[in-house]
Amino acid sequence: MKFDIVTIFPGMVGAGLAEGVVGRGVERGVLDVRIHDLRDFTSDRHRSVDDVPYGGGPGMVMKPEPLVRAVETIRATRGTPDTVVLTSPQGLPFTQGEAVRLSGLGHIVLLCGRYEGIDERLRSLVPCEELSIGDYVLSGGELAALVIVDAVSRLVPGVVGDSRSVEEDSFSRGLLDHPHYTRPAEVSGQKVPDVLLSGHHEEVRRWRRKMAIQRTLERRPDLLDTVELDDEQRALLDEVRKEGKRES
Ligand code: 4GT
Repeated sequence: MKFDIVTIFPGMVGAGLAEGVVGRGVERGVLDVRIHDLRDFTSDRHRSVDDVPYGGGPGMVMKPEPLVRAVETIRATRGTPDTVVLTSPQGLPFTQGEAVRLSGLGHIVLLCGRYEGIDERLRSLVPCEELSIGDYVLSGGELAALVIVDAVSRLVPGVVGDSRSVEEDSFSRGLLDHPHYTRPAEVSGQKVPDVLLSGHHEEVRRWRRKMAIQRTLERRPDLLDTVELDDEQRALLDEVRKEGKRES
């Protein structure tokens, strides 16, 4: 899987991708990630990537031409991408479902905005999809691009060592994750739940499924409106709801 990331802070993006799951994917040759310095695609001697906003107001706006030249150069040297992603707070929500969709593609270009945003005309000059990683404002699109590359990369076969950890992931099942414990069996008087030490695989499996349902009900009940539950999960949800009523 190929990623090309265009940014005015190549060092920041490179540092964010060098270690961990993505870094290993690159080392293993499963991921091919290139970072492009937007200033290499400027045409004036100051290497300007921004200018004052038409209509006035504070801050600066990113010029469209360097971004267009960057994408044209990537197309010529790396091939036509399957999609160009512009990260911005105005984009469609980036969800686990979107990560799954993007992980099925072979080549993604990501453009990182800075300042007050990018000249609106870029969106027609370079057909792109606009994605937001959440309802908050960042000082640049770099962290959003890193979030997307990370979430997509770990779904690419061969990037995460044990594919079971990807399948069992919280959001891939549409629910929050169950709690996790490791040694020691007791810390400051706090014990690991007995069932996890019991060696009863079936009981452990059922306990984890129940905890996932309970946590989702307590912390993110909105997820239960859309998730498809199987028979066992619906029974566990009833059980958890009844237990909750008794406590309140
Ligand atoms: C938030 C997000 C994002 C920003 C997000 C243009 C100038 C956008 C700064 C940039 N903030 N980018 N992608 N929620 N800020 O995804």
